[in-house]
Amino acid sequence: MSAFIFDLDGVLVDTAKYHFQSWSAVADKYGLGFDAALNEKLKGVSRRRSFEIIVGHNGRAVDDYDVSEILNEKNRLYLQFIASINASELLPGTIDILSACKRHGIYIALGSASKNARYILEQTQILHYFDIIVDGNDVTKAKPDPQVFQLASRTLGLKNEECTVFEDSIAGIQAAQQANMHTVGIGDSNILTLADITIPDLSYFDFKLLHK
Ligand code: B16
Ligand code: MG
Repeated sequence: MSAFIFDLDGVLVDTAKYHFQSWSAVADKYGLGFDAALNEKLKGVSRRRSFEIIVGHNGRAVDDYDVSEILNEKNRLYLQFIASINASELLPGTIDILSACKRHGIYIALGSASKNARYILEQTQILHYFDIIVDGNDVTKAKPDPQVFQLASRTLGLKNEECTVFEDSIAGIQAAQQANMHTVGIGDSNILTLADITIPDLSYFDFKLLHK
């Protein structure tokens, strides 16, 4: 057996824009500068680490803030944004590759930093495809630590080398490689230089790519 382990945001669903809008509102409220370039640095990064990056970028100290309250505030806003998402927000190729996995007898796993992953899979109507879900609620160490992917392979009873990870963030590719898994970068090959192969989105995926 083998498994495909999918990251969520930026691979299956484009939720980055909602993270951006929520962080923008929070940053405004607390007088912190925040823009699209900084948002790029938050992709694949945990909620807490995202706040640390924003604060650090502004030359401020995390200790000056009630971090737990701010993280809750950000998440309340984010949940409002994603309350109305549906299958139309799935990224290109998502349904095709999940269906192909089922046909080929390949396990389907989620390996996401998000604590809202299960809810997003439900809202976009793809939860039923997944054999297992490992998300931000299950791990203590964030990507680039390999914990999220190792937990997925262990739960499936597979060797790490039997797993292929689909990731849009550099930290996620590093995490998968530390776990000795195959990697498919989703996005720009000039950015995801470490990935075994990189494709613009899942609609470009072909099983032949894995055997090159
Ligand atoms: P939450 P992924 C990540 O999802 C996002 O890319 C990242 O921007 C976000 O901070 C993180 O989830 C945590 O999300 O606040 O919902 O727990 O790319 O790992 O699927
Ligand atoms: Mg991602």
